[in-house]
Amino acid sequence: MRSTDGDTSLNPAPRTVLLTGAAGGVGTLMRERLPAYGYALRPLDVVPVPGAPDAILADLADRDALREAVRGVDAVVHLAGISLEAEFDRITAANITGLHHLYEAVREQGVPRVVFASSNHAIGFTPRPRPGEPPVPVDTPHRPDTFYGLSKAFGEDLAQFYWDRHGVETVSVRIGSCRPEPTSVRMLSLWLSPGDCARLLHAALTAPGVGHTVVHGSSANTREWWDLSTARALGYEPEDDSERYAAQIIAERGLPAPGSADDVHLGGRFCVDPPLWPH
Ligand code: NAI
Ligand code: 15L
Repeated sequence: MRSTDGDTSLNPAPRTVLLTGAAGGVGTLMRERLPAYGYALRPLDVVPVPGAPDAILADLADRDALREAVRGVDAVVHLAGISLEAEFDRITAANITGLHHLYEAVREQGVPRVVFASSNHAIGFTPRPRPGEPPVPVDTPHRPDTFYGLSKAFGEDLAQFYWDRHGVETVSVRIGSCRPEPTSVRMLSLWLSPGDCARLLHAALTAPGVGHTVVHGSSANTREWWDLSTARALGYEPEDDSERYAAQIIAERGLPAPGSADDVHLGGRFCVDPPLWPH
């Protein structure tokens, strides 16, 4: 799903990048890795960011603070928000209204590009492919598995809207499971190693003419479930594969029971009512 609408101008590599959600799991991993690509990060979070005393302490509810935060940046990597299932009102405030506030700030301040942390849970009820079946394509219909996944589906549409109406570019990255190591059988298929996450974000920040592009975000996993072609088209070259963890995880955890949510759905136990975590 890539709509460039003729905008193929070469973007210079952005330098100053607002990193929202900088205190979170992925934010912490990226603060350690993105500077090596030449970025000057401007961290933002609603809680203090360990090791970053100058980080902007702001809530996505605060439109003035966001306007100030994006002033002069070359791009935004937007990780902030509720990252698991929660009450609808909490999800709405951070992931829907808060996202709208961010895009309004970006539009007003003329920031050309956002990299939006979407999620596999935007398509969580999609059946996971069986061996021999093709991987899930990026243009598969949204099938959110939670209010959380629903907010990510909305986020992708919001990004498309801001491109079509206002010319703000976005790469929406449907992250699989980004953590230092995979910890479940399901993650053997969806793992995005920290190194590959940094490679993918760098590609998303520098590829020319992305319009609004949706990509699947995982490493080059032997047990891959989804199609990485739009990510690769941005220049992403994953280097990691979860397979080296497979024998140990399967020995410890066993394979998912046939017919269970982990066996059937891409979103795994988020598809159970109520959603189960951890996977
Ligand atoms: P996290 O929950 O560890 O970090 C999210 C950060 O956002 C936290 O530091 C939190 O304080 C901040 N935040 C929450 N509400 C805020 C608000 N109203 N204003 C400002 N900051 C706020 O989540 P994680 O794992 O680091 O994920 C980062 C992003 O990537 C999230 O948007 C998540 O939905 C998405 N994602 C993560 C995946 C993963 O495997 N970790 C998988 C798919 C998507
Ligand atoms: C997500 O979207 C969550 O933010 C993360 O914490 C994990 O649950 C991940 O998906 C996953 O599916 O493993």
